[in-house]
Amino acid sequence: MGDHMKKVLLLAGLLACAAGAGQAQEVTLKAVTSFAEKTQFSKNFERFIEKVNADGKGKVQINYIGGPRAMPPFEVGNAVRTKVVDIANVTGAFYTNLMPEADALKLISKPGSAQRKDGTFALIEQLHNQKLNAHYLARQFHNVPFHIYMNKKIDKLDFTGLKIRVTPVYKDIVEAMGGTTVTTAPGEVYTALERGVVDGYGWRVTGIFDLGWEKVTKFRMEPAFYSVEVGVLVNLDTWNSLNAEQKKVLDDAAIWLEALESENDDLIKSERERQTKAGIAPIEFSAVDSKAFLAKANEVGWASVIKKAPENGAKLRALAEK
Ligand code: 173
Repeated sequence: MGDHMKKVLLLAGLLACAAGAGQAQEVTLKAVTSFAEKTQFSKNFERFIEKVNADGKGKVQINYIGGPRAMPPFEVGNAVRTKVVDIANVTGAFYTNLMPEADALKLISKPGSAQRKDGTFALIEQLHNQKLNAHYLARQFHNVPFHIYMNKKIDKLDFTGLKIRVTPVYKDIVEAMGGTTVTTAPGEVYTALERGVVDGYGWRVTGIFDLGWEKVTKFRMEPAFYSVEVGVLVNLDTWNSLNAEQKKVLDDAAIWLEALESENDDLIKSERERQTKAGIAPIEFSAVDSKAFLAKANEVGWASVIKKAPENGAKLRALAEK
């Protein structure tokens, strides 16, 4: 072989290596959401994916396989743990079977930015590492509360005789008020209401229009309570396999995602007005009773977490109240 030919082969080899390295640089992560696609609690995650796919060209991309049609909501946490998916939009309430402490996330109402500074995120991260083999990338909706929606009017804070659809978020408080609970994924709420299987349900102040629930809802009980938590979780092996540049794309997008929290106040206001127009009337109690309800919700929420996870539960409570 002549020198020229050797050089050509060498160059071709180098180019092939460079191309190979280039390809290895871009990874594609598989994503799911535990809420219906394009609805309130998936929307911002979908915007996050668009941002990552724009900013992460040649580095990291996200392949969005969708919501509950692709995977049942209560299985999403385990799918992250076992790396069936790499990244997910999911609330802690949906994986308390794997991590009882996840039930405490609704009781922590500080923004993600504050939780990063005061040690809360560090503990939440550690728990997700240990129990879910996951990295906790972002916290959404800290400033969106929950309500109990009803189809029967009640005139005192007593749910005796009422059957309420719950998830772990509302189970303890509904039972403490004397109600009976039925746990279902969001996808089953409409039918349960339509058939009169339940007299009410827990849900956030926003989002009931996404699934047509206004058609089967008469009242919204005040006051609002707790704090919605929807996290972005990344399988820990996936996370550890990323290089610094790839992690930066995701970290920056996570901070951007958390900044979207500023949109929530207006959204809450407009959804409350929309509920009124749709004929959903508030059920209101005196200031004293409302305060007692909130105190009870907080107390039973923490008691339940601490019972299941005494040490971590107490630590989380101390951080939440700091
Ligand atoms: O009501 C629910 O399905 C639920 O528990 C929840 C929690 C956080 C965000 C969205 C839904």
